[in-house]
Amino acid sequence: MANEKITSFDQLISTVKNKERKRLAIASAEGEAIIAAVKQAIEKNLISAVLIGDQVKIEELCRKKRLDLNKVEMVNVPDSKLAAMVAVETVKQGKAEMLMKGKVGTSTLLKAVLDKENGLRTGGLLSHVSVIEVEAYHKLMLVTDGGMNIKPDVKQKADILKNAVDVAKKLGIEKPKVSCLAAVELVNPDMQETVDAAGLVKMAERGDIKDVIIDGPIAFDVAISPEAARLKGMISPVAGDTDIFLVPDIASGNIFVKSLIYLVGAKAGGVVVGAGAPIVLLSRSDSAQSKLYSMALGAMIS
Ligand code: COD
Repeated sequence: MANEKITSFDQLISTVKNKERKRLAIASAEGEAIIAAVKQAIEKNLISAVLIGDQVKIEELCRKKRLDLNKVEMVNVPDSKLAAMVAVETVKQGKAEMLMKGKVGTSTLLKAVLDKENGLRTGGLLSHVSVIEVEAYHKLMLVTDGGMNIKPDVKQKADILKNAVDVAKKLGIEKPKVSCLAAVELVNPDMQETVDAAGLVKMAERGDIKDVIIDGPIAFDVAISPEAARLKGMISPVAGDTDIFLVPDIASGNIFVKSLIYLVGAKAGGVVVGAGAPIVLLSRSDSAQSKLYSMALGAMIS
């Protein structure tokens, strides 16, 4: 049965509340903002949690933030590299359905996830998907990959896209509209993303990328606005109605998402997908709301 289509974070949260609660393993949970976010997510019935890290510090923070110690499980692993490995192992053993980065560095956690023997590899590419809600747009925007793959080639972009399609489906978008973003709508060999975009459209045409309505190269104005498409004389099946915005590289994706958050107050959540379980990678500057949305997103797709 197709999932109900999610069009806002409020709807996402109420949907997750009504699902079976998923367990989150947190690597180095000894951070004030982390404990505050976990408390909020537990109180909203979104998740349950295994807090892995320095137990003395975690307990102290739980008391400070009034998170009932009976409501969480704890594993004492003060060393952060080891905590990352234990958190990964917890997921691997099926004792948690998703993973979250606490005070451990992003690359330490990702390296533990990518470990050939003990990690959570599934054979596919891991990639980051941001989900954005802005007042000015009529649906959720999925932006990928502004968080993990630095300069993906066309083959990696195809995998990044397939991962995002999986996320879209979990959000009830059965055949997402995809814009392969560039600065222009014509293929220009000096702009690699335009060449890659044309390649991806061809791959979808041949069935190598399934269940998408795709166009590219396409500029952001056309992807987001039917009026811009009309003024440019562009006829595109995705114009003004894009679900997945495939960006050229990590820098453009990261700048794009952060612009929306800081300039127009976008609501945002993000996860790394493609591993054995979703990975919530919160940044220190993420708002409490964004942290909650990312956890809800992880729970929704796990
Ligand atoms: N998916 C699957 N396997 C991968 C991936 C991936 N995305 N990336 C690397 N691997 C595998 C490789 O095939 C190899 O077997 C092994 O992992 C190591 O590969 P390296 O040496 O290329 O990778 P690392 O360990 O140097 O770096 C991987 C990172 C994810 C740490 C790196 O790509 C990175 O730093 N990305 C940016 C993360 C970041 O800073 N984000 C900022 C916003 S939070």
